[in-house]
Amino acid sequence: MGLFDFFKKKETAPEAQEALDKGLEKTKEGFFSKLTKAVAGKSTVDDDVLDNLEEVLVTSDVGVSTTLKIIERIQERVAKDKYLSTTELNGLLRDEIQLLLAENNSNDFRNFEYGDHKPYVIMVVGVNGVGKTTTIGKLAHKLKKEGLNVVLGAADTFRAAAVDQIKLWGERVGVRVVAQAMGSDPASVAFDTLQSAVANKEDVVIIDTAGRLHNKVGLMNELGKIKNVMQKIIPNAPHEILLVLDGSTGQNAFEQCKQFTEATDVNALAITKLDGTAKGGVVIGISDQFKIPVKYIGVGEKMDDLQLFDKKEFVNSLFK
Ligand SMILES: Nc1nc2c(ncn2[C@@H]2O[C@H](COP(=O)(O)OP(=O)(O)O)[C@@H](O)[C@H]2O)c(=O)[nH]1
Ligand SMILES: [Mg+2]
Repeated sequence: MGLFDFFKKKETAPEAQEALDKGLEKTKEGFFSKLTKAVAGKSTVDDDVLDNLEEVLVTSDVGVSTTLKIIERIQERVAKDKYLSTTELNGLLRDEIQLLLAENNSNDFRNFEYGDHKPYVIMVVGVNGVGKTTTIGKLAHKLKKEGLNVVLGAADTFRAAAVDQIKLWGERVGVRVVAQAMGSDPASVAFDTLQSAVANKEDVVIIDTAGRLHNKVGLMNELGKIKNVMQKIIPNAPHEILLVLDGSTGQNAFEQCKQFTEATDVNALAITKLDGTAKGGVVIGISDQFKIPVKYIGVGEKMDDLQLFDKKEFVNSLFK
């Protein structure tokens, strides 16, 4: 049992479900209006319906391979049960989608598994503009509310504004930020952050990074260097490599996920900007294809607009 497991409380406050419903509104609207058209005038699921369904899923950014998987499973059902009605299709789709989503075992913002060591170290990666710094600020806010001491490391030293931005989040949320001047070595910032977190006995360290996607080797080297330096202080750090993907970019998010998982050991995903996009289907495809749990989803720009991903709630919200 991890140090932070002593009280497990699940964040299923009605406000959270409401925020999720609202965040997924556009995806849902798009998906259902297309789905309604796909089955229009049909009482049973036939080849036409399946073709239309395939198109609905692909155009909802679920991704081709995951779509084919879903279609195949529904075809199997149709083969067994020749008169599968189109009204039954919704329930079936819902079950299949839920099965495809990787389980997020974190049902609590403070549910960290890091053995006996403090602090728990999260390294946040992802390309520029996806919402890394914002997600870090929101996460720090959630963790602080849970009573944890959080420190942020401003290791995106590439742009001047980046350091200021994370400092601003630190002030807003009330957590410490370790920073150096713009252009300084990101690994050195990460080192300082961990060192001071250990000295101050802080609970969680979150390291921001620059997210330059030069090429695979360059990315591997850059992230590898930050990791190596952290391991001089905490041998199994980072405990979590959180890849942030912008859900509104649809297929680009798949491509980024591929590149980052090839370059480093990503073990958690955050999908942001699900509010205001109809491309929420990416959550389904990415979760299925990369088998990495979606841990957090971003449903807005404000401090409270971060949610723990819960596949059941997600599917419920999608089919509500
Ligand atoms: N609507 C919306 N905007 C977001 C969300 N997350 C981040 N953003 C916005 O996306 C932009 C880029 O975010 P930032 O954190 O600077 O990205 P970074 O470059 O990866 O650190 C900012 O304008 C954020 O306010 C989200 O969940 N929803
Ligand atoms: Mg940033």
